[in-house]
Amino acid sequence: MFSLLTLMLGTNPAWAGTNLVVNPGFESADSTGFPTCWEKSGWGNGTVAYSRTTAAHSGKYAMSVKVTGVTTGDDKVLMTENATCAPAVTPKHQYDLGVWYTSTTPNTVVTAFRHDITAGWVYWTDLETLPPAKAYQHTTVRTPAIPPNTDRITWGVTVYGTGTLVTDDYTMADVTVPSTGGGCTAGAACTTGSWQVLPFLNPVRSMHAIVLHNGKVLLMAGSGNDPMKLAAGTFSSAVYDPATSTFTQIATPTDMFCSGHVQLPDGRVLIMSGTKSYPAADGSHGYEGLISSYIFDPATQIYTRVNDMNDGHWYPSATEMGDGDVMTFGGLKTDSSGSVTAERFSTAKQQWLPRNQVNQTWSYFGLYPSMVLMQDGRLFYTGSHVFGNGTSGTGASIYDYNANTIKDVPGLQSKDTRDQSMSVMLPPAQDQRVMIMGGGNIYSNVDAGRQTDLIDLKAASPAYQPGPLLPQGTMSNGAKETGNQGKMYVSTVLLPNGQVFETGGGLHNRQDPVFEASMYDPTANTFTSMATDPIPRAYHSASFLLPDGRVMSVGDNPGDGSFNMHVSIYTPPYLYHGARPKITAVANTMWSYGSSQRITTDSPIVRAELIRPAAVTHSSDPNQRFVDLPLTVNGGGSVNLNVPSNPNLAPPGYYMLFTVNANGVPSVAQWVHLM
Ligand SMILES: [Cu+2]
Repeated sequence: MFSLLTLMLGTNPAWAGTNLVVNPGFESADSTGFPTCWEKSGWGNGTVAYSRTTAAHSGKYAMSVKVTGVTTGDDKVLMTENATCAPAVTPKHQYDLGVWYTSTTPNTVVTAFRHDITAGWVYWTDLETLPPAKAYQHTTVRTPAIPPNTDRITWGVTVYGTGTLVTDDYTMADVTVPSTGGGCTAGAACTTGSWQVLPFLNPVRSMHAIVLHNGKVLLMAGSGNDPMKLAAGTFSSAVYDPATSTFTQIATPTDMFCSGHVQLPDGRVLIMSGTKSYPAADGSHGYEGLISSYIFDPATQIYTRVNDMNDGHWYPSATEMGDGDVMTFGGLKTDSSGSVTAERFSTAKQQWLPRNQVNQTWSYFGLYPSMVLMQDGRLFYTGSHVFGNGTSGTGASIYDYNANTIKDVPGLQSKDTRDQSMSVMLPPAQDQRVMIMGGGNIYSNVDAGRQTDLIDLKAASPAYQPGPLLPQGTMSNGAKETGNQGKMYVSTVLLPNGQVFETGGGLHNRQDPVFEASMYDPTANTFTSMATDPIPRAYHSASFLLPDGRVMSVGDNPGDGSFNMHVSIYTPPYLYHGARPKITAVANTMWSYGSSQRITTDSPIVRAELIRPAAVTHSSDPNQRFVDLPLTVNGGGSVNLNVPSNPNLAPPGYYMLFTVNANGVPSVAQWVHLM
């Protein structure tokens, strides 16, 4: 039966045997009149009518999906999820998915599911929003590389609003561009990259690093962990320009040491709290947090004060929400006690809201709690924090602002030694997977650990699962780490090739730096050792991606009170593997959600993505994310990039747009403004 069907369709002259879709034009049907090798799929409260219509693009039939009254859920027709009908695919290959359609609703998206050889059929990804069209329109979108353990995919067009979608003449073709390897001749750097220590010193103690949308980097010290500077009212910050290797010192109005920071939708930087006072010599009080807040404008390089928060928050979190507001939790108040106030900065009002206008669970999340925005608008508290034990319960949780609830998330290993760990949403954000790495405990002073944990936030009941162990590094005396020894204050950097670079860290708080760096591959779930930064990078260090695809590392503040002013630059292996693709034009740099954006490149690319610029301190950058942009390849170097319609996947603001070729070599980034 299978071979007969294949043979029959293989004779269809329209596709010349290259089309992997069975019954692509709905021409054959079963005894009930429903097209063979297609199935209905949907959920929620909509009313849906499926019909085989004669309003065809070609042949006799097309498929109509008419949806009414949907407020939750969606409906679609899909290639049937079985071995006869669902197209077979090869891991790492890419496919162009094409369809002709008419539509009366903007609420449609091309959706793909994959067949995992162990887990069975699972949702994979959304690829492209289809604009409404009265007359037949054709669209093509390229899949990301097929994940490992996938033998088939199925796909269709999802309707999640009221309207009628008619589709016909589906196509699917393998368009994999083989890697040539790029012909690397750089020796070890071909596989492990290389480090350069810049021949000049950082003028400020950079424990805070924020990449600005002009490609420069705001480095903030405030008092720089020097009580004398706070007493003297001498605060510092600087803007570093990687293009000219120059620093500009910036007038700094208050002690932004131990503040929080995040880029607002307009690209300015919101800074909250900082150090009101260091611990008193007589022990009468500990660190105290400022209630003040400022906005730094990259255009003027001036800090402007905004209204105060409700509490001080020394070591706060700062997460941008899908609507552009910022939520802040945790840290120490003006009286040195922990703040249980949730703070919300309204982007519309350009001010922090009064406490009674913000939902409150009165929960204490600790210092620099890592709160990651989920695609449904909730926040995932990853369990990463600074100074002390994990929160009571499982140490990780999901916070729902609208419902005003917190729910424990199980599975985090060693929750009380995740002090000074790092968490990161893995590439791509569409996969909704988070990894937590390393950590220790400042009170018990145990050796920092090697454990990692992974969570899939798309799951119905997300739970951490153990990940691979961090590779072990070398101590200052040349000894290799042993047993369970790992790192705290590890830095993670999302790279444009979809890998995660982890670097730096120490075995104990403010002592025993560990020289180790590796590349985590989210697809293979493996760490591969890389060249190591010759400069120790532990407490009060930061590493972040530059728009040119290199990584910059600053800081280190050991227990003797000194601060390392050397700057290191890491050149990843991908920059040794041949010519870089170049983005020669971006038709429009103001991007809206669900749009298709045309760019031109000078050579073929296989991937494009948005990477949010870093705003990192104390191994904490919960806004860090990498958002895949499925491609529609037009030919002649012209490519359309399909922007997700969900702002929770890519909160509003400036992003670095990278393109990547078949050798995994990224372009230099172009800045785009997603609103
Ligand atoms: Cu600190």
